[in-house]
Amino acid sequence: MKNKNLLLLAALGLFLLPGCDSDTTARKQKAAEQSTSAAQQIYVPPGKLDEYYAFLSGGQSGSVFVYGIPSCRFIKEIAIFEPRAGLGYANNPGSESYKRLVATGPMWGDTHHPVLSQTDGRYDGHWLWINDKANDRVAKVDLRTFEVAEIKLVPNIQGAHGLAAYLPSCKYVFINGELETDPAGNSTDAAKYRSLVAFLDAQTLETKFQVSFVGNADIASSGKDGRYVFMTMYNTENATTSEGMIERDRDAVGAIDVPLAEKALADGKFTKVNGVPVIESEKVPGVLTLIPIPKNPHGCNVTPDGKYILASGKLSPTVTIIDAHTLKVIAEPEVGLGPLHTTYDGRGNAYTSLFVDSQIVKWNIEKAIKGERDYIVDRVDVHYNVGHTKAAGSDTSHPSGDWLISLNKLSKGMFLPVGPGMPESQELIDISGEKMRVVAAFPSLPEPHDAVMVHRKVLENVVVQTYEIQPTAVKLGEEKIVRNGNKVDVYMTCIRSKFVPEQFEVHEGDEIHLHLTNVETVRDMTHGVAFSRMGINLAVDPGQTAETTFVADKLGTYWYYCTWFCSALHLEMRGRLLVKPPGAELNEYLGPLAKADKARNAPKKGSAFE
Ligand code: CUK
Ligand code: CUA
Ligand code: CA
Repeated sequence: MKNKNLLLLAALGLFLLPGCDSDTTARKQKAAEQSTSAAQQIYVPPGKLDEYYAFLSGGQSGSVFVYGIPSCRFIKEIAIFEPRAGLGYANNPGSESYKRLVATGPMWGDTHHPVLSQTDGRYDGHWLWINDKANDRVAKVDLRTFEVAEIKLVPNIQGAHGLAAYLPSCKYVFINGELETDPAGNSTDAAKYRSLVAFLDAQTLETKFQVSFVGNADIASSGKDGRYVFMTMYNTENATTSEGMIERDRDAVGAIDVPLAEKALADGKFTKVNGVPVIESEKVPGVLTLIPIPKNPHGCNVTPDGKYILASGKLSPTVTIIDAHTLKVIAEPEVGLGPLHTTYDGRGNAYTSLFVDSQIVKWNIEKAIKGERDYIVDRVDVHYNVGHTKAAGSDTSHPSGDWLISLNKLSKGMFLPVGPGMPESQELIDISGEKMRVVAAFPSLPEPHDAVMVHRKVLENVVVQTYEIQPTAVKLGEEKIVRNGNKVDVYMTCIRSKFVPEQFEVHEGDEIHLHLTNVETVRDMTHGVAFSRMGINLAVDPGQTAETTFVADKLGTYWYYCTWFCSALHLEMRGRLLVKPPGAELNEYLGPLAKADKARNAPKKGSAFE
């Protein structure tokens, strides 16, 4: 029976084929033309630079991925909450990056929301902040070097999730705990659970104060005038089961009055919890306003002009528009299924990601407020199940309105199959015209949640070519070995194509503290040092100093060698660690670039070489 049907269909198909043929050809031709022009839009020839940096949070990779836009080329991974041995980041127990990370929590993180610093409503290119949802930390990245400058634990909260900078001053970054707990930390009684929003000094990342309330808080966004900051709350039920969390038809957006909170702080209206002043919202009327909105909302995004907060409904097909000054709900337009996040082009349009529909929907905010029927401008399919979406400059007062990234949760058949798991998928969408246009798809490691894009001009005079010389730097010619009992400090330099010292000796069981400075003055001339069978690898960029500590616990010869292919003599760039039995005589040869050796090797008076 089935086969007969198939035959019939095939026959029909054959009949119909001549009629379809020209249509198919035309369609194919049009598709080919479109993909050619899309390819041209993102083509940045080798040697030419992209227009934008895109910073994508690395999710459970614990890092930040940097891409060039529009080419979608992957440029760098900024290692933050997880060691990266290849970069010499936090992989050596004696290193500063290791100590800083381990002092704040586990060697792993879950990064969600990259935030760029602003001055006068524009990106200023100084800092990038990012949260670690799993271990309640915030990190600050210095955009001069694209390296971590600070990591701090945020006390009293769990599930540090929504992160934003308090605008316009950026004096705080604030972060909310998504997962409710007893702030004091030790009760298992759900009746004691609260959530908190923490306000951190944007520079030191010290938690200055917190505001606590019953329920939870998910995603954060700042008003533009220094009054309110906002967050979505999906568990106003204060439930502990997923069924319980979807009981109410309306949850809320919370608005915190920051100047009022600061006043409460000054007036002593707080309790200290683990050393941090906590303002209980119930005790300071007005400090937290709850604005009821449907249902288990997720994204929360203040418009570039600061007039509205748009909260995406998630379990409701709507986006709620709230007046950012009166805190009144003014419209609730339907946009599609599973709205998660909204971003802006600066021309009055909002772009909302629809997780269930796998679409980005473009809609006009003022038209939706006025109740005009044609507020939906365009829809475009993305692949697949989009989470965040972000347009260039959308978090500032001046979005650029040209590019938008769709950060999709599933890539399905988008890339070559690489086993049961597939890479994460991002798509680049041209939003400069009336209609959106997907021009590229690019994979990444797991799992970007959010992104920020900054024009390369902002960072043009920010990113440094070489490191400033650190106080701990070892200077060329001043290499030395300092022994103190069984502790041996080795002050080493490297430059093409030599380590100085090129050889050093210790006793078995000695603790080696290595200080390594790259004394190159040329950008990009990175060296690394790996100690064979010691599990040690450092990487140093020009001007940079790195440190590590390890114990020489085996007798014999251990070569150390350069791990970055730096020159024609890269392979020869190596030296020997000689581990001798306790009590054996040790030599202090440093090598031909070291002053001590130059003096020692100077021809002796009356010698044949004088
Ligand atoms: S959350 Cu992941 S898709 Cu952490 Cu910003 Cu919405
Ligand atoms: Cu230095 Cu290779
Ligand atoms: Ca709910």
